Amino acid sequence: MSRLAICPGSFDPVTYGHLDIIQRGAKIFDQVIVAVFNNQSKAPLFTVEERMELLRETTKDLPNVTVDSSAGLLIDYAREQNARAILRGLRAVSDFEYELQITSMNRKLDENIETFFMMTNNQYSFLSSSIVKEVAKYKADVSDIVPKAVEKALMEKFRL
Ligand code: COD
Repeated sequence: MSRLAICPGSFDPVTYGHLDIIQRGAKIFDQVIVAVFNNQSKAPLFTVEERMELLRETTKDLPNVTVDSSAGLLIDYAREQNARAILRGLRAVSDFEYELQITSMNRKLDENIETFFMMTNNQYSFLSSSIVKEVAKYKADVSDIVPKAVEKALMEKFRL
C-alpha cells in the first residue's frame, strides 16, 4: 500500500521552514500532497492560486510532492484523497496548544486519520510566514529564509 500524507497549511507564503518539513516528509512517505487552506484566523497576503504557484515552483525537484488546495475541512479533504496521514511541523511549545486542539478535533471527526509531527530544524525554529511578511514589508533582507521565487513575489507585493 502506498503511503500518502497530506501536508496542510496556509503557506502565505511558503518559507524554508515549510520546505524543510515537506522535504523530510517526502523521504518518509511515498507521496505528499501539500494542500493550501485558508486559516480563518489569518488574513492572507497571497491568493490561494499565488500560494500554490510558489509551492509548485519551490517543490518542483521533489517528484513525489504535489500541490493542491481546498476550501473545505481538512479531514474531509484527507478522506477524499484516501490519505491516512496528516503531516505537520512543530516549532516550539507555543505551537503545541493549537496543534493539540486541531489534532484532537480532527481525530474526533475521523479516528482513522493520524496526524504526524516533525520537529523543526533548529535553523528555522524562529521562522513563520507572518515574520517573513513583516520584515519584507520593511525592506529587510529575506534571502536566507525564503526561496528566490518567494522573495521576488514579496517584493512585488510590497513594491520594493
Ligand atoms: N519549521 C517547521 N515547521 C513549520 C515552520 C517552521 N519554521 N513554519 C511553519 N511550519 C509548519 C506548521 O507547524 C504547519 O504544520 C505547516 O508548517 C503549515 O504552517 P502554516 O502556518 O502555513 O499553516 P497553518 O497553521 O495556518 O494551517 C492551519 C490549517 C490551514 C491547516 C487549518 O486552519 C485547517 O485545517 N484549515 C482547514 C479547515 C479545517 O479543517 N478546520 C478545522 C480544524 S480542526
